[in-house]
Amino acid sequence: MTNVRHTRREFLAGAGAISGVFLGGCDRSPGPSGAASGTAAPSGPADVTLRIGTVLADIAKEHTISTQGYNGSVPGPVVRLREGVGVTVDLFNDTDTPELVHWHGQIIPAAVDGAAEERSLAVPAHGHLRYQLTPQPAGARFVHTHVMAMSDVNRGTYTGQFAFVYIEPKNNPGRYDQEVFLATHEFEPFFGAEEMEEETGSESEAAEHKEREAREQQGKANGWEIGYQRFTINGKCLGYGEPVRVKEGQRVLFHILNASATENIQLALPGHQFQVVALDGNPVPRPQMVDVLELGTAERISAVVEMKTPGVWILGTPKDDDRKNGMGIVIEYANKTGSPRWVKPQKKPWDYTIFGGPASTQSPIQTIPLVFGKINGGQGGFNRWTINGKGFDENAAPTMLQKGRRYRLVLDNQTDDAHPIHLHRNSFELTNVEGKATSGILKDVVLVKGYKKVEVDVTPAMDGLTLFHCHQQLHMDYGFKLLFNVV
Ligand SMILES: [Cu+2]
Repeated sequence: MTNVRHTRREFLAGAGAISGVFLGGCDRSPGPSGAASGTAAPSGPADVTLRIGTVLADIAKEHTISTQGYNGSVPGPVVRLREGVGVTVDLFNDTDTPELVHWHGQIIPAAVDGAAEERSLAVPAHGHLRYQLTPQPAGARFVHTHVMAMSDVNRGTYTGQFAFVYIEPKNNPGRYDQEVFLATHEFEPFFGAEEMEEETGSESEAAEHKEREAREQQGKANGWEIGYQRFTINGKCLGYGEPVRVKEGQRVLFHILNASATENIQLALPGHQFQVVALDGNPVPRPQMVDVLELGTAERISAVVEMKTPGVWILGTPKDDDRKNGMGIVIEYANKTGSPRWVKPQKKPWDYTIFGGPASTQSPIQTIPLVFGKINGGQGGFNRWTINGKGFDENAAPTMLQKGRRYRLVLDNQTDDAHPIHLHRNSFELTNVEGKATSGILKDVVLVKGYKKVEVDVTPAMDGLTLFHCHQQLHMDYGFKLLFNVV
């Protein structure tokens, strides 16, 4: 509750400081200043309306859950925007607690980004908030709640408060016959004493050994981990929702979002390959074919699948238990019937660099090491997370960055967990992944595996407070955050 009150205070303080947001004009001219510019208060209906409230979601046969969502559905409806064309946004909050609506992956002012640490505007409980923003950059983005959940797994990203945002590019997005949005999410979370199953990509024995040693030194066991009873794509367990209907010869463009609170996932479609064309909505230098997609929490992949193996198939996770509990969706060719088929894909590690260009030749003005650490919470406790030895401190001065200058962030994971690392209000360029130099891959989340190192370059595009954090809700809530201030 402390965090909620904090949010509210920021809301009141923020309202005076950036009243331009409330008074934003009807001016729809493109430009990054759209949100804070304008004169007359826009009246009439907004371009985008999100109403936050309780949703009764039928996620499986005779299985209805109560959660919170946008506009009465889980996920919320796809929000389609146009790059550079300003919109008026109406947020209504029908719940009893203030909410933060975060426009993930967009380069927009801190006031409307939707993070308490950035002093963004919050939507009061049973209240309304109107502002303007100018969507950018083009591609697959999303919108989700940014409140802290701490030990309450009925809040934050554990709920159904998420929706795809697709920002139409100014230019032709590519050749395809059908566009399909798929968002994964788990429901009915519970606390477990240990990791429920192997973490994607941290399975090396050396890492496990290191972790055990660290625990022994600390004399403390690992703290709570989260498990789930139900797994969904577009709010439905496998076999319950409508299948994706395709025709032989079609090129289907899938936009896939991992909208999980805590899980990193893999997805495969037997008999087919994914041609990955964009990561986190940004076109990659070298589109490549892969059999299995991997997405850390909050990552997006846009991939074209050529439908050339007629039948009824399962697009799902290779983890058998999770798939049986719902993580999948049926892909059905026209005139084909029968039980959907699943074939286990071959194991092959995900490698971002296959989509990238040659080593970056650009030099940063400064290299900033960010070492991730873990303090085991012990049995029945919560692990604490640190960056350069410190957990997040809201009273600490933010780390200063200069707008338009290039910085290299060295993401050095000294823990056995894989962390989906997110930077708000910017895209960063991968320059080195686990020792492999690369360029041209622009992202806003990167999965840094256990005891691995990833380097990313960022040139802050806009001034203001900019939050950096692990997108795993439990990690973020327990210290895994850092605040930048761009001037
Ligand atoms: Cu993490």
